[in-house]
Amino acid sequence: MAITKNTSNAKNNVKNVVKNKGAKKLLPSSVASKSKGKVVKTAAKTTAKITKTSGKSTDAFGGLSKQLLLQMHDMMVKSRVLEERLIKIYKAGDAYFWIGGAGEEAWGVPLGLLINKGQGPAHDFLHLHYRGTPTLVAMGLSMIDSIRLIMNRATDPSTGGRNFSNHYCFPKWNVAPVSSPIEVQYIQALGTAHVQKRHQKKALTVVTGGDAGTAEGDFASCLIWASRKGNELPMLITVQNNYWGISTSYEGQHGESQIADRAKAFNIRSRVINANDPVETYLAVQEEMEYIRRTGKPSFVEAKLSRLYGHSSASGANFVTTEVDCLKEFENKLFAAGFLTKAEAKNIWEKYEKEGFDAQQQVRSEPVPTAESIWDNVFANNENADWRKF
Ligand SMILES: Cc1ncc(C[n+]2csc(CCOP(=O)(O)OP(=O)(O)O)c2C)c(N)n1
Ligand SMILES: [Mg+2]
Repeated sequence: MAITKNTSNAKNNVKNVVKNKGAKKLLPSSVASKSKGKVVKTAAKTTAKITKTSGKSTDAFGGLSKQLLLQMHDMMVKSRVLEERLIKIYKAGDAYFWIGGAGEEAWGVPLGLLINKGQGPAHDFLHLHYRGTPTLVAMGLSMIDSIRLIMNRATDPSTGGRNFSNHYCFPKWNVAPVSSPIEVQYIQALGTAHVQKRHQKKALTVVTGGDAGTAEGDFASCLIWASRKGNELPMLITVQNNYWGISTSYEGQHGESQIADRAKAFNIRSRVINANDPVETYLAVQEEMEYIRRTGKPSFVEAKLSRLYGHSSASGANFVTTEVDCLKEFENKLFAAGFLTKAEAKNIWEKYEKEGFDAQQQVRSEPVPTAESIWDNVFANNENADWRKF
C-alpha cells in the first residue's frame, strides 16, 4: 500500500495526540471520542488520498477504505476466536497454560497489516511479547499452528511443542522468539535495528511489551541505545498499556504521567493512542512507520487498550465485562455505517469457530516431541547443543 507523505500533517497529528493524551482507556469510544476527535479528523486528511472508497462515506473511519475496514474486522474476529479456542483448549485439559492477546486485536491487527513482511534485514523485524497473536494473524498465522503450540505438539513450527501459548517464532517473517522473561525483547530489538541501519533499506524493527515491564532496566536501556545522537536506530518502540501487571494495578506504580513521556527525555518522537480503536491505531502506526523509514530515527507509541480475559490461565482466563471490547465496538460501528450486516458477521464468526474446533480435533492426534529432540534448535543452524557430546 502506498503511503502518503505529508510531514506537516504528521507533525500536527503528533501535537494533537499529545494534547489529547488524557483519553481514558476504560471509556467506550463513543464517550471518549470527544477528547480524541481532533486526532481522527486530522489523521483522516493524511490518508484520504490513498484510501478513497466508492459508495458510502468512510469519513467516520478516518478515510480508510471499506475493503481495509472489513479486512481488519475479519482478522480481528479470527484472532479473537483463536484466543477463545486456546482458552477452551486449556480449560478442557488439552494444554497446561494459556496466555495471549484477547482484547488487543484493535492494536495488533493494524500493526500486522502494516509490516513489511519477509526474511532478512530488508524487511521489518518483530520482537513481540506473549500477546502477539493479533499481529501474527494479520501477517498470515494459521489457527492450527497456534493450536499446535499451546498443545505442545512436535508439529508446532515455532518451538516444536516446547513453549507456552503465544510464544511464537517465525524466522521466515523476521519474528524473533518470544521470551517468557519480560522485557528482554527491548534489548534484543536493538540488535536487528543496528543491522537494518547498516543496510539502509528503510526496514524497521518493532518491539512490543506491557506497561508493568517498563519498570525493568531493559526498557530504559532500549531508549538509551535507540536514541544516541547521530546513531539513532529505525525502531518502532511500543508499550501496550492495559493498566495491569498480573494483579498489580498501574495506578501508584509510575512517577511519569504517561509512559510515552519517558521517550521524550531521549528526544524520541512519541505519542499516546487509544488502541481500542483499530482506525486510530492504523493511522497512527502508518504515520510513525513512514517517519521511521524516512528519517531512520526511532518513534515511540504508547497504546492504551483492554485486557479482556485477565492476565492468563493463572488468573482464571474468564471474560472481563468491565473493560471496552474493541471488537464489539468496531463491529457495531460497521453495522451502523452499513458496511457489514449482522448475518455477514455471524458467518465470519462461525467460519472461524469451525476452523478452530476442527484444528483442535486434528492436533489431538498429532505427536508430542520426542525426548531426543530437546537439543534441537538450541543454537542457530542446529549446531550440536547436547553437552554430553561436547
Ligand atoms: C523478568 C520477569 N519478571 C517477572 C515475570 C513475571 N511476570 C510475567 S507477566 C508479568 C506482568 C507483566 O505486565 P505488563 O508488562 O504490564 O504486561 P501485561 O501482562 O499486562 O500485558 C510478570 C511480572 C517475568 N515473566 N519475567
Ligand atoms: Mg500490563
